[in-house]
Amino acid sequence: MNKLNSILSTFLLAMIMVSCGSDQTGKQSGALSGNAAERVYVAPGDHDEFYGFFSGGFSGQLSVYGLPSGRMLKVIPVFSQDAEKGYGYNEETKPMLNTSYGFVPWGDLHHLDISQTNGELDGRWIFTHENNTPRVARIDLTTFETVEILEIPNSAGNHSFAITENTEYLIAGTRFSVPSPQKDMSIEEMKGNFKGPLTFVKVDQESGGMEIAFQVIMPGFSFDLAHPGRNASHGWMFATTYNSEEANTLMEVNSSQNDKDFIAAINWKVIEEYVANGGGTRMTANYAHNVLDHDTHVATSTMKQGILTVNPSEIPGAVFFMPTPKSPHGCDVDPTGEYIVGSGKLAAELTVFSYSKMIKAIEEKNFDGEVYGMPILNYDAVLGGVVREPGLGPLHTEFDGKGNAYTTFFISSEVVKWSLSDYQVIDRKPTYYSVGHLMIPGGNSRKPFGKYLVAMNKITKDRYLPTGPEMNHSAQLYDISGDKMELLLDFPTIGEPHYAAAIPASIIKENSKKIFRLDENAHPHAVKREADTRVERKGNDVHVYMTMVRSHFSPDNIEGIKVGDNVYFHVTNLEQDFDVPHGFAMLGANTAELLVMPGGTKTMLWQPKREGVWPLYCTDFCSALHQEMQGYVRVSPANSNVALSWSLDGD
Ligand code: K7E
Ligand code: CUA
Repeated sequence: MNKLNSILSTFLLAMIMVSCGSDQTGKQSGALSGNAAERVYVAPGDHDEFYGFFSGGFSGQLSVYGLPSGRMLKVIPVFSQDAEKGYGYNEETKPMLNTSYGFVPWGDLHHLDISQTNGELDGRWIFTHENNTPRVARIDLTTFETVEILEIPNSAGNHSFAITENTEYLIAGTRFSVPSPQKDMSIEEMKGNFKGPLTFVKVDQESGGMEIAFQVIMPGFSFDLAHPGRNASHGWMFATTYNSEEANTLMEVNSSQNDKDFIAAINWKVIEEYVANGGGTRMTANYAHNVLDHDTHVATSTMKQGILTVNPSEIPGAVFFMPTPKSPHGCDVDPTGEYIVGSGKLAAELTVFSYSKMIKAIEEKNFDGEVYGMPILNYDAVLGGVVREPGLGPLHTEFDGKGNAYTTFFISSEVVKWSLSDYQVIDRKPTYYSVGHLMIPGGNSRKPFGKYLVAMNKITKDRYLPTGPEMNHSAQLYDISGDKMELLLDFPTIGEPHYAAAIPASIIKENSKKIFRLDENAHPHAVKREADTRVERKGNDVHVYMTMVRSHFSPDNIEGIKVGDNVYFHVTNLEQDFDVPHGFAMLGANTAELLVMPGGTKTMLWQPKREGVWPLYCTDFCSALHQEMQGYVRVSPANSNVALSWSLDGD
């Protein structure tokens, strides 16, 4: 305890020293800086080589950057409402944010993965997850839109997240163990009674659709990160655990008591077979499954009931624990699938396990006790090697596909390159400051594109012009094509760039949609020509079937609306040209604008509160006469008998 506390304080001290800033700020000058500038310079009109997708952390969104330029291309709203795009505000996408707790307007997006086929990035979808209200999501990379969100029941702080190498499964692991199923109980009785479920979500290979296959009810540890096996180790999932102490208070001390926590090795193929043979228990659960329909572009939220749970201690061969020093954080599998890197965040060394040794130890039953009925593998038997004195506070590792690994060190603020063949450190470069994850395009697959590395830093301090008490987090781009890493660029990011994934632009840019075809628009309230635009009243509900085209709305004058009505503007953008969205805003509406893509339809609910004549207008500068793109709605008293009428140019 005392020894541990002194180790902890040393680390804390080191951390404080780092955050107070060193004077070596990595600023480059002279010939080198000119050279670095050239390597990130993408001339006006030219395109970047990679798409980089960055988690927005507590922004709940995902942002898209071009690499190497660091230019921001787009923000894709996922778990948080986004007033810019109307996501989570318009009637079509509100259901995307529905949960068993009702409408949740915000989420905490942590990790993401691009879908894979045979262990290589295929560029079809991005899968991601949320740490607060446990959910996973799918983003379609033809439209760059969130198309599906699935709530994970019976879980908390869904945090470890990964996809298998053919995108068969997503794994969503709990960060906070909780009673399973949830119930009212004393927190002090946590130990042995709380659980840490790992949820396996099956992905449909054609549609990408997600459904919960089974939930593995693990002991009440915290699960931080997970990565899948690949090649020979395909069929396994590796997940770090900390708090194997099962502490429930003063976690910074109490969950750091054990010299070793674990990496759990989960053989999902064995569990899959067990389930296929009728194994498992159904548990009551109530969770939302939200899907954006491909043809109508309208989301529906369905409440699902019940999940299949399995108790891994009853399934021989399903789960083994590899002792991993000092509260492991990252757990990364190299492109060959042989090396599993465990980063004990309080450890002085990096632990690398060998998959083939693990299999041998399992066959020889080389066990060292058990955890709740599941075997602990002998540490020395599964150890591949150790990287000695690599740095302080190791977190995450990625790979370049050339036999090298790159690990981030939070406390010593650096990226360290080391060799998988002899565990020797090759190079180290500072980060500014306190790096969390790093990302190499494809660095979490069988086929990395080992040209760049991006470090995602938790603390920015003096890297940019000050912007009040908070600075945007910083990403840093390194060239890793040579023996030594070279820092090329800093760029600010949105929210917390918790993790990222990048892919050669050539894999997805040709598939990126330019428009939605109007003749394929199956939205139930779409109107496809001005002649069909109209206003219909059903009691207090008024439906306005409206179109937009450069540079007017049809209709643009509406009368006969009354105070207390629910006015639904169903607005269709008739344009069939790339990059010509129109916007729609209504004075006094308690919601965001609509931003309607060419060929699409979106709906705003407006509840007029006062009599008068109220303007509506286009928010997105669409033509030289954008400013003229507007209309009026006359609102009369609730008991008025002004007839419902609508017109464009008096017709
Ligand atoms: Cu990605 Cu622990 Cu959230 Cu590391 S995990 S920074
Ligand atoms: Cu349409 Cu501006």
